[in-house]
Amino acid sequence: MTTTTRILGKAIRRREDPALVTGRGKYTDDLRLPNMVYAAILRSPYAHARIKSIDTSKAKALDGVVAVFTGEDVAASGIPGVVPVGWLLPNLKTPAHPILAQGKVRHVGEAVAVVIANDRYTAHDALELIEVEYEPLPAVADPYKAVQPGAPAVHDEAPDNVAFDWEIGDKAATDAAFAQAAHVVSLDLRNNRLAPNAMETRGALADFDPANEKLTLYMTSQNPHIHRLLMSLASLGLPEHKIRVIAPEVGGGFGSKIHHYPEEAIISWASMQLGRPVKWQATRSEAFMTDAHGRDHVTHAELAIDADGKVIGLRVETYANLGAYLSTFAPAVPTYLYGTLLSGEYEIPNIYAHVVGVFTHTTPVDAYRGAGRPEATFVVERLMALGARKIGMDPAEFRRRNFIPPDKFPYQTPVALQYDSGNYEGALKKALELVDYENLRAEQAKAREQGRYIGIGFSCYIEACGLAPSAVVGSLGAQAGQWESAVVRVHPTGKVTVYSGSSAHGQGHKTTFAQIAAEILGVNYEDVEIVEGDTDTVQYGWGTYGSRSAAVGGSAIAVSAQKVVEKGKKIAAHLLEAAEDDIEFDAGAYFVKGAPDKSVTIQDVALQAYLAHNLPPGIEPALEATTFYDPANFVYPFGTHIAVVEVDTDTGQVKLLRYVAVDDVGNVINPMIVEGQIHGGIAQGVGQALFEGVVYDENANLLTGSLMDYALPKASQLPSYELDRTVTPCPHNPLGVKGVGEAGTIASTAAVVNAVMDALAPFGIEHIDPPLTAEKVWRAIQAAQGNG
Ligand code: MCN
Repeated sequence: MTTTTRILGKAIRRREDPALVTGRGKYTDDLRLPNMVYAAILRSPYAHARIKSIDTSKAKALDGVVAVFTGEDVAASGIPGVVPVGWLLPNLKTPAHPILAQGKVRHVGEAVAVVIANDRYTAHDALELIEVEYEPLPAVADPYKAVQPGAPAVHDEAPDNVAFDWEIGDKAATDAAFAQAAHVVSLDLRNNRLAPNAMETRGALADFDPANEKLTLYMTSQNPHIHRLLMSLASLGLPEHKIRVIAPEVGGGFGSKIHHYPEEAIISWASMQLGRPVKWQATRSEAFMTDAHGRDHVTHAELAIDADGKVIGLRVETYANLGAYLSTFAPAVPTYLYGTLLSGEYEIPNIYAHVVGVFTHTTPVDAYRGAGRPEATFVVERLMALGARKIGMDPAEFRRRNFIPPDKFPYQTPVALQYDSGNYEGALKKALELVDYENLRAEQAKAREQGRYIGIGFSCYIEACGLAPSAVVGSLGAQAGQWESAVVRVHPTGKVTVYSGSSAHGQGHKTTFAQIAAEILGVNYEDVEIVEGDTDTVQYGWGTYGSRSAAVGGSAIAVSAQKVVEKGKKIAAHLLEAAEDDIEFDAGAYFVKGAPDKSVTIQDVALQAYLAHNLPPGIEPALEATTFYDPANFVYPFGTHIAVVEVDTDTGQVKLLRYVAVDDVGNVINPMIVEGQIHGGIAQGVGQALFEGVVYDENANLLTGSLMDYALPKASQLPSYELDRTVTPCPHNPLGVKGVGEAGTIASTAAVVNAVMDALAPFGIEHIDPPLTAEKVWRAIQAAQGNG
């Protein structure tokens, strides 16, 4: 790789932001097409009910209503009409998920009918005129209760509500390790269910052109090509080349806009029926009911420790709530993105995990920032905190003693993954220095003497991201490739357009990807444009999730740019009448070795490549290159996060005093963007630890269906983060980068909960399930004092 250091690694400001902060960003809901009509969706008020009849006549008669459709209409139209699952496991139950309910509803918010009207208000008014006769049926929301005998079944195909039963690791060896252990700690926990809450709710604008039989679908997508593929294969039955999916500004996703939902198919199908553009934008309440939720595990976990304080075994049983239907990648989240991460940063010789994926009458659960890896980190890091407490060792020292040492990489865990590189002690050491650990412990002791309860919590996390390589994820069940594509096109004037199969929705690719291309091509950063998010413009690509875009998409750009440089070298050699081997390339210019005044710029070369009057034999005109990059492994960022909290034991209120994070994401393309990603990630993980939680009642009614009931963290509740990093480059991609998009979220929940438990240690409190609301903490203190 050419090594000029001009722009790669620089903290330049995001080029995306001027448009966004001046209101010039174009979101799906900003788009208006001629003859456009608006959709509103009638949703089930019941978690489980038989639909006895639907009468749409009054709604249809309302002035301004164009059409009303139900599941029967979809079935009668002859399209497949289902939402597919994109990940298969052995013996996975895959009950059909119709785009509009047929016969039964299985969660509050399931789509039952759609109204199309001349304006949005009329469409919503008409919903109230649809008469649906439901026969309510018993429902279950809790994954553990759902697998008990007699629980109401969500699907006939899975009478016990078990979608899959999966295990990883060596059970017998792990049981044997526990039998020999000097100490065993065990933990029952509930990883709270989260609602994703992207800034822009999901939306779709479908424009079917009957003359060309082509559908153009603008939608809030993290991966337009995946959406096109699934729409073609399973929902609409339209040929793939007759569908164009465009992701305008997406307004955040955090995983929730990866999946194929019923709504984009309903809206597209409605446009096909009417031959008119149809737009739908979810209300915030619809978002709470229908955006795929995250987490929701019920887990029993145990750690076996020998007499020297070495961890010798880890055993986990998890009931993972999948909701009423399998969302696109739902089966992967509590299995391959969870069970395989249970080694954490530690050399644990024996690990066994058993995961039961459970249907319940709730919103489907799928990837939410971190997806599986925060759940794994939470289990491992809570156990490490409890283990240290049990054996009376400092929690930092207990972790240090059990880290995989730097000379053991690549490290093969007992749960399938091979970590590529790491220096866990380096990150811990830096974090301890940053937080001034010894003094902090002294302050904590002093505060306790004064009746103040300060706690210090650690999270030493590892994640597998940069989702790829295709062969591996395919062998595990993905119905998707996991490479990424890039076309680097140098125009005759030397300006550059890069087409990337990644699809940003807040991550700043237009900035960082331009930095990569500009660096390697040696052109001005301003001369590089990045294009993503349109299936008719951009070659096939798998999109943005699993913190894969820098490691996989960025690498594809790097390889394509390098191919351009190499082609340019042949042309330059010809122009300079020198041998190709004698040509050197640096900072955008080709030189003859030893004769630095004999040079041509890459812009000169580009023009000649297009004019094509004077090209060396065998060289095609034009200057561009395409790469489909499929890496050798995942990437493995890691780090140490330390939270410092104070608990008001009179009220149960938790205050986050300090937050220190030392992350290692390999080489950094743009430090400012990396810090921004970590900031946002930490806020989301703190949200899970202290504030957020989706709550259903006994009948699976959603109680937290608005921002009045579901508490997102506010800036005023968060401290200024203290960030630093170590750099352990990824050994197997050309940029040496690891992902950063989820790191903060993966680490922070465990750090904060560990800190609160540390603060409450004098009360003998070992665990409280997040969110650690004042009420829960207060009750736990009361119970510990015998007042419960
Ligand atoms: N980057 C870098 N140096 C590195 C690694 C990354 O400069 N060593 C830059 C990248 O070039 C990119 C950004 O950091 O601009 C994030 O890169 P990466 O970690 O590859 O993650 P992705 O771009 O694939 O984004 C996905 C990730 C995920 S999985 C979730 S969830 C998430 C996240 O990104 N959702 C987000 N960050 C988000 N940020 C915003 N604003 N909105 C969301 O919905």
